[in-house]
Amino acid sequence: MKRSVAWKALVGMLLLLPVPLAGFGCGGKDKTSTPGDGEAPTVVAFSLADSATGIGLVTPITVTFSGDMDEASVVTGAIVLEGRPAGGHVRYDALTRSATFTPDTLYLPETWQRLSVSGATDLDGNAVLPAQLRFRTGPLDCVHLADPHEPNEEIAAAAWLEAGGVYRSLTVCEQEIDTYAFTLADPADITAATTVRHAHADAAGYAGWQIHFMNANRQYYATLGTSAVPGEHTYHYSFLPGTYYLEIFSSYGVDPGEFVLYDLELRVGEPCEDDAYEDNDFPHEASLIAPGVHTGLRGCHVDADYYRVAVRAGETLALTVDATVPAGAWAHRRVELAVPGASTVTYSGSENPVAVQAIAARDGEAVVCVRFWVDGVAYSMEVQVTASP
Ligand SMILES: [Ca+2]
Ligand SMILES: [Ca+2]
Ligand SMILES: [Ca+2]
Ligand SMILES: [Ca+2]
Repeated sequence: MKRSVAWKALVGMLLLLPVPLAGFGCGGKDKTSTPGDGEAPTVVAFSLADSATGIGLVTPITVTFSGDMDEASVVTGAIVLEGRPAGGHVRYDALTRSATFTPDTLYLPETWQRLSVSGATDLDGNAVLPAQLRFRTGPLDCVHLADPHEPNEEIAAAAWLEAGGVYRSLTVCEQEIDTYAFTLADPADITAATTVRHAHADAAGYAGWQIHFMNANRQYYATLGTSAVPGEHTYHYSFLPGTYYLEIFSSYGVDPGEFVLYDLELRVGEPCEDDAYEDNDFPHEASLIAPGVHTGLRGCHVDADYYRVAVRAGETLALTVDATVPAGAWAHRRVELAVPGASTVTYSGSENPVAVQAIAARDGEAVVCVRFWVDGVAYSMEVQVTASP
């Protein structure tokens, strides 16, 4: 799909460095308070210049303090948008002594906004000297709807996320794609959950909403994630350590001038038990196996298991898959057998055991794929290669 890139040039505007603050009770000079000095901490910088204009409609604002703050006091209510007391999320980072305010929905377009800081305390309990920032938002268009992760239309430009992180007030404008990357040091089941906060009026149920996990080759682990219920757009997959990618977009496209506003959560859970042939999730990762009975195999949610088997022209490859799924779970499985020079044989259903076979037309390697849609599947696979009569 061709994606609009017209707004990209202005995205740099959103990546603003902290701007030193003058005239808001700082005495015009940065001061670092130290624990025990009894002095009130101050706001030494906002990430926007005071009276900045043309500001994006979901732009987070960072507030840097002069001293170490009590994290428990730097919360929603300590940084507020005038007229919308509970209108944002506040997160304090002790390392940088800064708090980030993320609006919970769009700032009103083309209006002056006032962000106020007050009530937060340092580690000695001294309240911060109140400070304010005024800024004016830009119009309701894709340039000003861009979230701080833009541009992230493809894997090469993916925005990095932390597993376990929550990312708020993200946007997909018109035909945009949002691509993210995350790295796992340990096996984990990752759930990508979005809460759609705004979609265009005629997108009832928002069934075109897509969430995909991909590898670096832009191969999809599955194309799931659609749901008719906003807030239930989830897709999970059990990963081994490595770097993975996620893309989010509306497969129906969004009308010109329209957008989706969403929150994204990357939940981390216990990994599904894997077998020794993993990773074998794509044809290029297929494990070479010999004829015989292979036991102790495991299947997970939308986990594809690829295997390769050497065959000669005229030989019949017969495959029997015997699987046990957890009680009450969906027993559906898909078994594909592609032998050299012949059409792929596919079984899709819940019969058990399931047997497929095919005759090779030339020498080479057959490719077998076995797939389940639930975690906790244990299976065995018998591979027989015989000369055809
Ligand atoms: Ca976006
Ligand atoms: Ca994007
Ligand atoms: Ca497996
Ligand atoms: Ca697999």
